[in-house]
Amino acid sequence: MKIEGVDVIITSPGRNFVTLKLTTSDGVVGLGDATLNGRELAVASYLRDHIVPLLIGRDADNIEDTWQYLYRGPYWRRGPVTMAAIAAVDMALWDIKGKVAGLPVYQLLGGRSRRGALAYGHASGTTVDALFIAIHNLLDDGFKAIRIQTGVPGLAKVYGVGNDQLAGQKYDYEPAGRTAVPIQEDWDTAAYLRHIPKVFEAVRAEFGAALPLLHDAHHRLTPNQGAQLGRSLEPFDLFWLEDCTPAENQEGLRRVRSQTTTPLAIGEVFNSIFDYQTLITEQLIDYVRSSATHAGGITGLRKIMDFAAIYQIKSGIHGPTDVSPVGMAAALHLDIAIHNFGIQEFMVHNERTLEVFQTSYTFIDGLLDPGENPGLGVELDESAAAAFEYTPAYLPVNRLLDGTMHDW
Ligand code: CS2
Ligand code: MG
Repeated sequence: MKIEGVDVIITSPGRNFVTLKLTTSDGVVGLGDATLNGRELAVASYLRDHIVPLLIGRDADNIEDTWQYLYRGPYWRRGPVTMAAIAAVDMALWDIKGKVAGLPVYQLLGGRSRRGALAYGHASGTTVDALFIAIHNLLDDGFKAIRIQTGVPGLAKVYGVGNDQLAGQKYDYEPAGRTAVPIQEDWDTAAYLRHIPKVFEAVRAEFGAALPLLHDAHHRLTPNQGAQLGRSLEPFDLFWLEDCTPAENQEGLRRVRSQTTTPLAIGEVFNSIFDYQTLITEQLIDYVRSSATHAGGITGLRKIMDFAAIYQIKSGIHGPTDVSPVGMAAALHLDIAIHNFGIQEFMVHNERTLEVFQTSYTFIDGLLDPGENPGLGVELDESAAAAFEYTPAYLPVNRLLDGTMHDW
């Protein structure tokens, strides 16, 4: 079975998505997610200009060999653009293999290890009162684990905090502004470190001890500040503290780890197993945050998770709305199959996105499930996709109050 057709489809039903569509000589279609938020066209070009010619006429059956060919072949290894492109090819090949076998992809990965994948949703509020409303809304929707972000006194706008909701309203935060250049937000680490423990204290007092709570620090702290935050949150028993430092300096996590027992999650900006080498072998984290979309697909993420399993480190696969429904489905097949599953992030896509991508995964009583359709279980409506043209959109940039560019 040869690969005969390769199409790169860009659509923007609220957010930009890049999808790779492979068609085999037998007419089987596979889909892969190649979306790299804010740099979408770079991956589209990498696919169109450098990968399409390599795929035409290639055997569709040999997924590992194709992965290695695209990883080792170009000489230039790793990097978010390359790994998102490889991810898309990999997912599409798993989709094809599942459809040919008549089996959902999780069956090809070894079958079911659990009834469903525990999901966490996002709650945010500019104030603690607004946050409480958002948490109630998520609990009403069935979520059993919740990420909490809030405004910080003195800061006009904080990343990850959407418009305050009314009771019954859905979370509809759109982190990437559809503007030609990124908008700018300001940041004050000391004010943040003073404020966040009070927020968690209030949430625990209102919602009790058992609700799993998560928090994302978006890479903004030094190792010592990360240690301080982890310690100050220990009384509130977090499920995890995410991205406390910009972890490309993996050794920096030694300081955090040695100072706090708050569980640590890292890796949404990582794209290869080597980005985790120190973090995993020294057991400096508890959860791997990579998505299949940004870490070389199902094959790439599976390698990371098997490595992590040796050290009792679990998955916490990245699932924001800039991972397309195809990327989300790929994550869910892994979640169900691997033994060292931890939790799955689930930001619900808007209705237009779900018209373009018809999904078969379900969210019932706090648990996600990839469904039983053969392959990944997502179909792309190409005419619906064509109606939404690419629109430049960027995440904000982050500056300290004196104007210095800051990590996030
Ligand atoms: C966030 C994301 O989901 C998360 O944990 O960090 O919103 C992230 O900022 C975006 O996916 C970046 O593209
Ligand atoms: Mg994050």
